[in-house]
Amino acid sequence: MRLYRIRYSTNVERVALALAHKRLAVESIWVEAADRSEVVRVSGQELVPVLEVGDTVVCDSLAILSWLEQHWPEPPLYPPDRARRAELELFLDWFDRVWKRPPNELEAELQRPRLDQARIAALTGQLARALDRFEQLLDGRDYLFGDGFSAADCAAFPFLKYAAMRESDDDELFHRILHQRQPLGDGHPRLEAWIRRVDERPRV
Ligand SMILES: N[C@@H](CCC(=O)N[C@@H](CS)C(=O)NCC(=O)O)C(=O)O
Repeated sequence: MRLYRIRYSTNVERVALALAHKRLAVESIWVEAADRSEVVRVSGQELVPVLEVGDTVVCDSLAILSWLEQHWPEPPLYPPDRARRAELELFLDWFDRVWKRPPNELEAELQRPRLDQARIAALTGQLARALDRFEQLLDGRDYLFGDGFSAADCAAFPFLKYAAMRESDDDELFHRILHQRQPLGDGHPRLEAWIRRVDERPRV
């Protein structure tokens, strides 16, 4: 099993957490952000993560989490009953399609030659307010979808962790946005504890 990855990739970290949870051994193929030729050769597209298992190649972090669950169900990352699983999948969908929009749009906005300060302030407000929702999801439980670690934690942690931490040589604009514009303050003690809890988990 091979995982194609670039340093500090949020979407790769989702998979790294899932593989370690399932205690799967993997060979890491580190690629440079500036040279994706190996990723393109294996998968026909440029983005990481890519998981290669024998003749099977799976792209996209959430598709990889789902594929891993199908092939290595234990220990699980999704709830066993169908209704709860559908709820978790709604969360994953919301996270990628709705939650990610403000930081993605901020990244684009901050690179424009003339900054639209009103739009930047509006997007920053949306990103900051989303922290309240995670705080509520953690009310009375240790993980986003219950008492056990799940695909929801794998998916959200690599992005939300920036509210509490950033490595000094990780200077990507997207990561700086997540670090500077997600103020934990005193109002998100459960979220802060969850970030520390998930950060202690193993990754491949
Ligand atoms: N939907 C994809 C997105 C993958 C993605 O955007 N990966 C980033 C790294 S986190 C990437 O390869 N970006 C291209 C680049 O940095 O040039 C997933 O969830 O895996």
